[in-house]
Amino acid sequence: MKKITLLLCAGMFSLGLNAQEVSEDFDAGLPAGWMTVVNTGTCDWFNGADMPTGPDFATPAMYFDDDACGSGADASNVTLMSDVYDLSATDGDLVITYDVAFQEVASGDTFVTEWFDGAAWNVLATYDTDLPEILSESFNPSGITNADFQMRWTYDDGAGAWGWHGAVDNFTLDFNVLSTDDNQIAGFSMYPNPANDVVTVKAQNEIQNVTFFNILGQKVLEVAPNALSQEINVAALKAGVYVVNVTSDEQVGSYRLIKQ
Ligand SMILES: [Ca+2]
Ligand SMILES: [Ca+2]
Repeated sequence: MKKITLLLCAGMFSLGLNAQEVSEDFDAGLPAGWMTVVNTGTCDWFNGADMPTGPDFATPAMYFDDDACGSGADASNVTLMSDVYDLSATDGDLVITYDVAFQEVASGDTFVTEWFDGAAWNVLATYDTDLPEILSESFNPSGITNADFQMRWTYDDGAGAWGWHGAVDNFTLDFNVLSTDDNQIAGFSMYPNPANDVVTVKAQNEIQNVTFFNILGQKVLEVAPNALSQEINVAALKAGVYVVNVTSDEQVGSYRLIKQ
């Protein structure tokens, strides 16, 4: 009983959250890791604050200027791609914000915001009518903890209409990174990580106890190897991030395991 209480305390300790923010203001142009893609047509994105019509930005934004692309130009479908952000070690409480301008003129123009979940793109917002003001958007989609998180904004001129523009500024991602204690057990290793069905723990000295906690701090698995190494079946654990508390030779260490 005493032992379990201690381990639970260690578990709660190791589940510290460090708030982190990614922030891009585009004032110096396209940030490192970002790119523009011309899917269709010949016109690309610009960087600047002066929009072709409607409200201007206070500072430079990334914008697609369909007006400058010209009357009778080829159809335009263009994407602004963010950098890739590894959110695998976060608690899934993600806040996405950005400022957006959209002026269509011609019906059929759209400006779509999407995020990547590691396998597919998901629509976060669609703009298909003029925005009278620059909007400050904020979204809090739940449970996003993928290693390949990415954002994109796509302007489509509706098969060749002569529209105005779509623009993005002041992009931020706020998330909480799970931190673990840095007390390391001598010679400890845990592999593979990420793990699918079986994870192996190994240390220089005998491992007495291995306990798995989910991000809510709930104990989900406990094993007592009493050996230098042990294969542990984790097939029953849901995909996600776990804190693994290990006791070996009177030392306690906390480690992070990603279950796929
Ligand atoms: Ca800016
Ligand atoms: Ca056009």
